[in-house]
Amino acid sequence: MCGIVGYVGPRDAVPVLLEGLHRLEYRGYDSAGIAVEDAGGGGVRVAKTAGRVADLRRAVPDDMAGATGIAHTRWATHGEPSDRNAHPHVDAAGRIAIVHNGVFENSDRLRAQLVADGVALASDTDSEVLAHLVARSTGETLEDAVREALAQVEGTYGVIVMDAERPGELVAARRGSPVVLGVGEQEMLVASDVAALVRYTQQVIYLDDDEIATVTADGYRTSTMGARATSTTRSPTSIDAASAEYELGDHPDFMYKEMREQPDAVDRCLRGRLDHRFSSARLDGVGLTPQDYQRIRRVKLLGCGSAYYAGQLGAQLIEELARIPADAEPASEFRYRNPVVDPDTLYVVLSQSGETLDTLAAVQELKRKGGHVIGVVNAVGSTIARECGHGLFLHAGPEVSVAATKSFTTMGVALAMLALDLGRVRDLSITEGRRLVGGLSQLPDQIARILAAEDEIAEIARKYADARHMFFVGRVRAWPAAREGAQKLKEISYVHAEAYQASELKHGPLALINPEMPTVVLVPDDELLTKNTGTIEEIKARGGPVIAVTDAELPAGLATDVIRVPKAHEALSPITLSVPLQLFAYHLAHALGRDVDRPRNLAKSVTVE
Ligand code: HGA
Repeated sequence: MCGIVGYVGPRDAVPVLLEGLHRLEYRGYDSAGIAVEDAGGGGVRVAKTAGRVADLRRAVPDDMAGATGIAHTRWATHGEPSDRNAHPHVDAAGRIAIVHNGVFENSDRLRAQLVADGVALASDTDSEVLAHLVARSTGETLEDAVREALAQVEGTYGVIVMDAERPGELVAARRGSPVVLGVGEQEMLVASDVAALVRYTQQVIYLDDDEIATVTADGYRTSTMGARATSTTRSPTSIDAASAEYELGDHPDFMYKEMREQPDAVDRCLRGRLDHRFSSARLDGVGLTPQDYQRIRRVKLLGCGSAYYAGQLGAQLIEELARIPADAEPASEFRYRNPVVDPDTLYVVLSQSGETLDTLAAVQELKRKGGHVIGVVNAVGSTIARECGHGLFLHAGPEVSVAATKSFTTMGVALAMLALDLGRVRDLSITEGRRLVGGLSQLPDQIARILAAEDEIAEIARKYADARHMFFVGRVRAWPAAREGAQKLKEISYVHAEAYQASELKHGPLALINPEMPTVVLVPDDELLTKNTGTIEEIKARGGPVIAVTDAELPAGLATDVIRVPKAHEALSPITLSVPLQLFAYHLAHALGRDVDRPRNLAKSVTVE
């Protein structure tokens, strides 16, 4: 959350920064702002506004230009979304400008001290204090001043700082929130995400936690934070991301684009990883020997939001295929419950961005207690990927839409391969292994066929656009997909949706069924088929409309509406069943006129607690 970007070099920084913000807008869209060292020698010039990057473009004066600048797109944590709370923040003299991603937890105390010293604060944010602290610092260089100022704050940050009296120089630092340097030809960029850099360079350096960098057009120097600064030697690595991957192209929004990319994303996730000879999976990145696999007594999966539901799906697959006890839990609370970390448990953390702060904290807690942890991550080079050292990359390509789509399906696929691999070194037979390899290989085509049925799904979705509440129900292996379906609908349409295990309905929620309460029932063609048709009958008997999502043949007239998907391997059906739920939520949200890429109050890559 919150996008920060900085530029120093021969170009005019303004268009570079605006373009960078546009690429980072998925990280927050409460407000946007830019500060540049005025080309005309007028010190720091700032333009900022509540709202979107498009609003900022209109707010930037035509004559605003400069070779060095910083910019920000905000997801508010402290202070309402407003012009005055928009970043960049400047000190009282208008000399120092800062942008901040993260939370300064002791900001109340620091603000009170500054006010007591006669400093007039211009915003309600926690971030502003940094501009004043840097300005008041006695450090000789800007880097020293930033170091001194950051030594006084508690909390998390990715920051970029600029000083009108030291033109052509930026200082960036990180603790908990990502910062990446982009190394160009006689120009440097700094950002919270490579999305903002790829147009200008493919050479990047991911700052480590507690690392600080001074950046000029000629290059950079990095060192550790803390009292005793030690220089760090950091060489750029090449990223394999084309600028076009971040473009919308002909698609109406990123969610649509990313849903459509799923057959290719799943194909890439599978590529080179299916072992047809031994009917298993080849997951070199996991870094475990067959002996290590044999020692695993439990698997615990951790993620937040959709990644948590994907983890639940994975736990089910691992228990079913490998017969290893497995469960999933939200990463966000893990560290606070003083978890028992067991040496015979394999911990699997899931994060699309690889920057989810809560998940990162879970990884650190696990490592601190000696747990064996692997990451299932989409963003190569991300903090969680680096912190874990081992795991599986999803290879889904950049996911920009706040609502997860292809990251969820590819997480399901990656975890199915892990379950297969764990199963095949244990008791999963070659016949069952072969059947699963076959089922996985068919997924890209099956997902493409579901996407081809979009019009029918859209029509059903529009029919239910007046619903104020909805249930999503599934049994056992379909339960995580039901949860993800409800989550999708909530986050992009704002329709209240709740997911239940189908058998739980009669223990309470059935009381809410009436003609105004539609229920989406997931009906995989598995051993629980008749139980699920029974659930549909129970809902119908109470007048509730039922949308059945199924790969089975259901009796005609059983459900009010039926969304048919191709028959998948039964263990993989939660993956195929979840795809029409994305389309359902998407079209229902559009019918209600929602901005699906920028859902209210949310942002992607949750880098704050
Ligand atoms: N705390 C700052 C920055 C918020 C942030 O990083 N969000 O992801 C603010 O509220 O402006």
